[in-house]
Amino acid sequence: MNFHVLTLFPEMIEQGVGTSITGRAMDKGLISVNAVNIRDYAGNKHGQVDDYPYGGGAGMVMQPGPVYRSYESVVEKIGYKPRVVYMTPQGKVFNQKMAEEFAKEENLVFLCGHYEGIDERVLDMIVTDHVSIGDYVLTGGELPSMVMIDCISRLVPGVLHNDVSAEFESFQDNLLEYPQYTRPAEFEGVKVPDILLSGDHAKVDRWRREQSLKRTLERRPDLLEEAVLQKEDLKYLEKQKEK
Ligand code: 6GU
Repeated sequence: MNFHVLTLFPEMIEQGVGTSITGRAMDKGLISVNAVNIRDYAGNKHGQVDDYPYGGGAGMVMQPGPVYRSYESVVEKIGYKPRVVYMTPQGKVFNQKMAEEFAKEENLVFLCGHYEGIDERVLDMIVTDHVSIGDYVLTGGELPSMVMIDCISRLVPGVLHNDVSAEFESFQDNLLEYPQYTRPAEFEGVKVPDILLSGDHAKVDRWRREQSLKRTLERRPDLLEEAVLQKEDLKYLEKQKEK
């Protein structure tokens, strides 16, 4: 899968995605990251890409020309008009389901704004999706695009070790993950739950399922509304709610 990021800070993207699991995925050729410097398309020798807002007001607005030309460089490279995600707090809030949808694309373009935003005309021309990563305001779209690239990359086959499609984990069945333990069996006087040392896989599985349910009920009860639950799950949850 190929990610193209239109940005004024390409080194931020290269450094961020080039590290850890996504960096290894790049080395393996499973994903690629093409950070396009919008300033390279300024079209003037000063490299200016922003200007005062028409109508007045605070801050600067990114001009349409450089953004459009940087987008065109991607279209030329791949030979078709790709999906273009504009990172904005005004967008639809990103979630795992959206990540699964975006993971189907062979090429995906992220447009990162800065200052007070980007001239609306070029957004109308090229943007297919407006996406936010949550209800708070950041200084630019670079971190949000890296969040999305990280999340989408781990859905690309081969990026994670485990072949048991690691797609979900925290959102398997819309439930939170159960707690994990490793050696030592006792730490500062606190023991690992006995059942995990029992060797009874059926019991371990049931215990983990119940821990997931309990955790989700306590921490993210909103997720349970969309969860796929078995009869025993519902029974367990009823019992928990009585406590
Ligand atoms: Cl996508 N961009 C900015 N600037 N701030 C945000 C965001 C995006 N998502 C949440 N806050």
